[in-house]
Amino acid sequence: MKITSVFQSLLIGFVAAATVLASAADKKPLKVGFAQTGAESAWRTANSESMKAEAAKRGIDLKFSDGLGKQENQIRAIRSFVTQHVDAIVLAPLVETGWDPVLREAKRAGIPVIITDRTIQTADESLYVCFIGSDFLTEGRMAADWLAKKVNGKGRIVELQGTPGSAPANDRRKSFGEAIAKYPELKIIDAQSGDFRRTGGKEVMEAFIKKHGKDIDILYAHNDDMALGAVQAIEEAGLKPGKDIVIVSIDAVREGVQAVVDGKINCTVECNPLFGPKVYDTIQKVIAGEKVERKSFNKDELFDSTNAAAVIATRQY
Ligand code: GYE
Repeated sequence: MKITSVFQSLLIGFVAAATVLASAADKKPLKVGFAQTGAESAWRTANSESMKAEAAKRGIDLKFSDGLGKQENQIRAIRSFVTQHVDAIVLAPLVETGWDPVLREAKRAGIPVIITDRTIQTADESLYVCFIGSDFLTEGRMAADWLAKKVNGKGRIVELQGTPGSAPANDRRKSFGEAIAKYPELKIIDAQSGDFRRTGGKEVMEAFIKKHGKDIDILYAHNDDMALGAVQAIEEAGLKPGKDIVIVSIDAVREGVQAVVDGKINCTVECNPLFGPKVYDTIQKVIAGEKVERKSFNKDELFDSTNAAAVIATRQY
């Protein structure tokens, strides 16, 4: 064998070995860090479950962090994902503001960030790759339009708001308020946060009833958990939810839709939490260097007495 062909075969061997190594590296499970807000509602539980189950199905190494309803916990989680050199970070931001410094750290480390569920306000749009979630402004408007029809543009509303500073609370308040402004006799007489929790909904509704008594015609709740807590408060006050007080809510989690079937909630606007598959599809594209949609919204429906019974058996969350 001539010297050059020895080199040639060595070279071929080296390239082959490198290729094997590279494809072994490709097969290393994708490491994804997910900074979840907490576990405040049935919606949230379904969302966490979708993210976990889909990761397991795809062999993705998911680092899941429960923020326990605190932004500082989520910030700490993102920092630890950066230290662990994850391939991508998914953030479901508790509130809209205050993310820029930590997102800058992720960017500096070259880790792509996908924002899911709730939008953020940022001075630098390059700090995240894309957003995947629902359109909360549309949801609030759908709730208002449905309500205006139901009550003929007339009634006194109490509003149970979500977590202060969160995108769904901000947007659902804003678009609902703007939509009912077209009806001079449809008025919000009181509003307070129940933090998207059932206990919060119950407590605030008790206070509303104490303060306004029979003056409440309508409850607008930013999510089903709070509406369900309020249903309990209304019943305990000797009133009939869905009849004495018209209830319109958002999420369409199974228990919410069941309450519509039972006539205790009159309408719930869907907000689909099952976007695990979409999130990982997107991450895989981002890592492969493919272009992804900057903002992708799930399509949401509305359930009332006309269609709730037909879907309850097949409701996935
Ligand atoms: O509507 C509520 C949850 O951000 C869309 O957060 C989510 C909201 C959802 O606690 O139930």
